[in-house]
Amino acid sequence: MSTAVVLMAYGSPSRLDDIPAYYADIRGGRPVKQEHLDDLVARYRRLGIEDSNPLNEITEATRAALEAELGLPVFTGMRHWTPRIAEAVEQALATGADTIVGLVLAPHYSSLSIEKYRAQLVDALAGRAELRFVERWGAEPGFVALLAERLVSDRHKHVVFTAHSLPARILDEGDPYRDELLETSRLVAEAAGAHEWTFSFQSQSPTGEPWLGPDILEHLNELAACDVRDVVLCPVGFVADHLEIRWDLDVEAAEKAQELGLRLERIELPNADPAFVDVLAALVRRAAAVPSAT
Ligand code: FEC
Repeated sequence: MSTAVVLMAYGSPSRLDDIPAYYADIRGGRPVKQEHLDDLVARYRRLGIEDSNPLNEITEATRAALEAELGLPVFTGMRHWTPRIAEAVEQALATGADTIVGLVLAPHYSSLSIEKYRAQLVDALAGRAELRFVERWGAEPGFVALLAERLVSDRHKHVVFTAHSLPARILDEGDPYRDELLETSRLVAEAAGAHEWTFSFQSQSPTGEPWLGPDILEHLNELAACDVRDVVLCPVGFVADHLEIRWDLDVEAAEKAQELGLRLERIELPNADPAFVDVLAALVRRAAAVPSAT
């Protein structure tokens, strides 16, 4: 058996000029309003992303470290940008691999998230190798321990766990996304000995339908109204410093907190930390060893 890994991420534009095409890809053919596009460009510009994007460097560092740790070829495939998942599959097959492990850099399953990555991977693979796909890993002990370690010194503050929101209709469809997020939050809170914690969604997109709440800005209002003064944010649904962290939390939520007189901190994201790479390596090894592992 010869194995290669396709490591998948959401994808981020490489430069400002890429944003119209990137946003169009996210919208999947549905129209993009000019005001939303302008707003997105302004957010990336405010973060200093003009000709290069640090997120893509973090993903590459993670890929390289995982490859070194596993001693197996690892290729990055992006859901909404380049290199595409299909390109990563071709590179993986070109190594002669007859088994592909698919791993997404997002811990929680949703039909609107992990399932979309899987669909691109399965289409590109077209049955040319056996696929071992990791469906979820939000309760992985190493991941929980890593987040807990970053939280432990702030355990006396009010902890708000966060993750990307999704359209609220997923709950009617029985999607496990919210339950899985709450489970990770509970495990991390327990492991860190957090005294009080809540969960909030973030980063909802202007698609014209209701999204899961509460949104972080609204939630900070609620906490301030309950006389909470010290808040630490612990994102559980993201693993790297991308727009949703650096803008939605570090700029928008920070401004809101200041307005409300709250002290707001956040934990460092795992990024390419060797301890996080070890977690990813354990997931790949398990999937590669057991055909039905998910
Ligand atoms: O460049 C960067 O740093 C941005 C990275 C980025 C990540 C990310 C993660 C998730 N998203 C999820 C769901 C949705 C749904 C829509 C949606 C829209 C956007 C837009 C941008 C964007 N997302 Fe994202 N997301 C990132 C970026 N996301 C940009 C469009 C503009 C905007 O909303 O401001 C709505 C699609 C539609 O229009 O129909 C749904 C989920 C995750 C976490 C899991 C994962 O990483 O895959 C879920 C990173």
